[in-house]
Amino acid sequence: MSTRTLVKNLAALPDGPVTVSGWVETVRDQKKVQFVILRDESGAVQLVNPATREVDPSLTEPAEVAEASARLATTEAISALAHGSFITVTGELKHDERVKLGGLEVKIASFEVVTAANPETPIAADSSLDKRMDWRFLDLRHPKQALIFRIQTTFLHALRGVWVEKGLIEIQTPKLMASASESRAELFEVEYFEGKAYLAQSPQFFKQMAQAAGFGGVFEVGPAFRADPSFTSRHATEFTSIDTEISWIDSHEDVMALHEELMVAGFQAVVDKHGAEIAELFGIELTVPTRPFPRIPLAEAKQIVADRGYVIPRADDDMDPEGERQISAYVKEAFGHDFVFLTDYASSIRPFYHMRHEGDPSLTNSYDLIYNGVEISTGAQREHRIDVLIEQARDKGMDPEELEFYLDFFRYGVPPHGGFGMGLARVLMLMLEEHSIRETTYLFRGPTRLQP
Ligand code: AMO
Repeated sequence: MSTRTLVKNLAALPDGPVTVSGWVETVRDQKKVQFVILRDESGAVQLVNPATREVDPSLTEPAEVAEASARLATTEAISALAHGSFITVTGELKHDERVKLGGLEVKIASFEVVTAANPETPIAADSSLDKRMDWRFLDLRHPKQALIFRIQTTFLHALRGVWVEKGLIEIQTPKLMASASESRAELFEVEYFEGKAYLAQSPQFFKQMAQAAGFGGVFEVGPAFRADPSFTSRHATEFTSIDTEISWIDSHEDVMALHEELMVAGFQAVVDKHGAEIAELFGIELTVPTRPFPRIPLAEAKQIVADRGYVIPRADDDMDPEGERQISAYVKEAFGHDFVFLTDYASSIRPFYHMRHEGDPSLTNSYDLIYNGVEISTGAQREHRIDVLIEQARDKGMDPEELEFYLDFFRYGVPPHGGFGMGLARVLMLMLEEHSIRETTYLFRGPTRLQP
């Protein structure tokens, strides 16, 4: 193991010898003194080296000459350091209030270039998003980019805390499937030996299977694939889906209650752990949403949006992106809230497995969660009565025979259940007011992006 000290831990150490490792951010090469800003995964520190530009010709003692030569070599090596090189430095830590960066510096005694960087850095702060994505590993070195994934870690950890505390079981469902799980339209087909397989669009069927298996409640954070050819800021061909499914619900209200609880826990953890950094690097005062989140039936939401002067182009259709922005703006004004559940979607625009209203089969026990103008989630109570389920599948033009494996879950006793799926990158994009999920996805996948 390396004996290096993380930069963030230097502040707590007394003056004295330390070893630090990291990437060279800048070199300020003055005649008499050199300053290097070194960054590791925890922070940045100033290194200082009194420059030796030549070996004093009057020195005669071999030891003195050797020492001066070594200092000259160090000075020249620092002058030659390329931005981004990874170095290990041993030196003397000194606390000094005058140093702007953290009130301390390390005076270099010796250093080693572990891996030198190419002198030309391929991206700069003003490079296009596409270029930055080509050089994602360099892009991610910026503390702001890395913070996104620290936040993601904290958010998911908090969600897991809620799930685990409630006794839910974590599952990993297969991503190779024999049939579509959402719609035939956005399905990736792959060769599978002599036949074909499809990439899972959602763990939908398998998380429901867990209810038939008697697991009571499950969760999964895993990849989902959609052959969606669009180039919007919110669509990827592969994304991380946060899924949960619970048994013994009375309606989709129970799913929404769990959803709220998860969001509040996730945001609370992020605010507690990263609130100050988010304010500093993103300029955002993140707050924890209050419960309950406002709920508006979709039909009413459309009317509100129409009253604000925006008519959604097709009358029987879903909310479109502008409609989502408008309803969020309304909710912000009327309730001061960033989240809104749009409920009671029409059966015509929902999948066959959503339970329909008891007295009005044109509506479903379902919802979308909209956050700051963008849909982040879809949830519903599922239809668990086999005859109704088959009827609804037929109603959607599906062949129940192709769904046999799924329909079997409902033939041997299954409790009422429901759940939701939520796009992780969308939550982070909206939380941090980023403009695209490309910024909040570790490695984005889109129609023209398969590398890196
Ligand atoms: P849905 O298809 O609405 O529902 O997806 C749920 C959530 O997943 C995210 N999402 C996407 N994110 C990035 N790129 C995409 N192409 C993409 N497609 C979807 C969104 C969306 O709200 N099985 C249901 C969920 C359920 O009922 O449990 C489903 O997949 O944030």
